[in-house]
This record gives sequence, structure tokens and C-alpha cells, in this order.
Amino acid sequence: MIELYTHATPNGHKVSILLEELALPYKIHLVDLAANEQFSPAFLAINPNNKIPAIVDPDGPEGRPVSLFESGAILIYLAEKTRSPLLPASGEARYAVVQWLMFQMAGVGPMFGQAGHFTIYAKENIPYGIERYTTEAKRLLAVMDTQLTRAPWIAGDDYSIADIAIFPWTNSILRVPQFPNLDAWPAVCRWREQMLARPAVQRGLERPKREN
Ligand SMILES: N[C@@H](CCC(=O)N[C@@H](CS)C(=O)NCC(=O)O)C(=O)O
Repeated sequence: MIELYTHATPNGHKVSILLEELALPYKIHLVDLAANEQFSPAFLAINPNNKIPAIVDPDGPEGRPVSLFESGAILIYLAEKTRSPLLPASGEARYAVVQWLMFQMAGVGPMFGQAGHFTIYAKENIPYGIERYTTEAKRLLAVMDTQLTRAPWIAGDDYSIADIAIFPWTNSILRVPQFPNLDAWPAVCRWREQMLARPAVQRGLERPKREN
């Protein structure tokens, strides 16, 4: 069974949502970030970058256990392991998914994360940081909104691991006071409703809250 090291955060939710969509059995190990468990030697042996999520698959591609960190790499790994259509095997559709997955990993995650940091967690009020990252978050939401006006899902006609990667970050930006709702981006709101209606998405958000 796949072992998932996680916490109820956007990067963690990506992996639990995908595992639920794939109906793969998995065991959750909650890593208590507030207690700095991500720096424990046992966890560093799995992820030298001391962040969740990480997985250990006892049945890796070479027939021996494999551990993986970086949520984007984990999503690709799990989709390929199961030959899931959530990551098309080839062609334009595959690269559209990879492109939007990279957009999340390099843009949405870091920028929404910094917007949250400067508005909610920073020990001092730094207007430059607040302005820089909330402005960038709005720009990224506008990019998503344009794409989701053209297509039902972020990478085109089909639901994919790119939707799964981006969605938890839209929950996260809604905690930032400058984003009480996402009404300025109606196609993003429509897409969020599609995501929230999926039972696997609901389970993937819930399980890391209550299991260890
Ligand atoms: N690029 C990494 C980011 C992972 C990440 O930032 N995880 C956060 C929680 S969402 C974390 O573990 N933070 C703990 C720390 O930085 O010490 C990924 O996508 O997996």
C-alpha cells in the first residue's frame, strides 16, 4: 500500500485527491509541521527537502520500494503507474496537462503561498510584499479564468492532474483577506464548483484532517 506523508495543506491535498480519484489504497502519515516533524531524520530520509507531501510506494517501477517528493512529480508518477487518463499517455493532450501542471508548480503555488505569507503569517506588515504577491495572484487567476472560459477544464476538454494540482490553491487564496471570494473570475468559480462536486475531491480534502 502507498504510504503518504502529508498535512492538510494545498500541496498535501493534491496527492490525497489524486489517490482518491485513482481509488488506490493508501495509508496517511500526518507530518506535524507546527512541531517541525518535517525536519526529523526519519522524514528527511524520505524527503531531503523537508516538506510534505512525500510518498513511499513499496511496489515501485523496478519492483522495489521507491520514495518520491515534490507534489508535481508524485502526481505524474501515480497517474503513469495506473495509466490513468488524468495524464494522457502521449500527444498534444499530454503536453497541455504537463504545461498547466508546471504553471501550478512554478506560478500558482509559490505566488499564492507568498500572498498568504505576507498577508496572514508575516510578523511585520510589509506593504511591498503584500502588494507584489496579491497582484501576482490576481494576474494568475485572470490567466486561469481566460483558459477556463475557453475550455471546461484547465488543460482542455478533460479533467486532469493539472486541475487537481491547481484546485487546492484556490481554497488557500480564499483565506487571504484580499480575496473574500473569487467572483471577479467567474470561470474559475464555475470550475471550482465542478471540482467541489466530485466525491473523490471531497474525500481527498477530508482524510488528511482526521487520519494518522
Ligand atoms: N514544491 C513543493 C512544495 C512543498 C511545500 O511547500 N510544502 C509545505 C506545506 S504546503 C511544507 O511542507 N512546509 C514545511 C516547511 O517549509 O518547513 C511541492 O510541491 O511538493
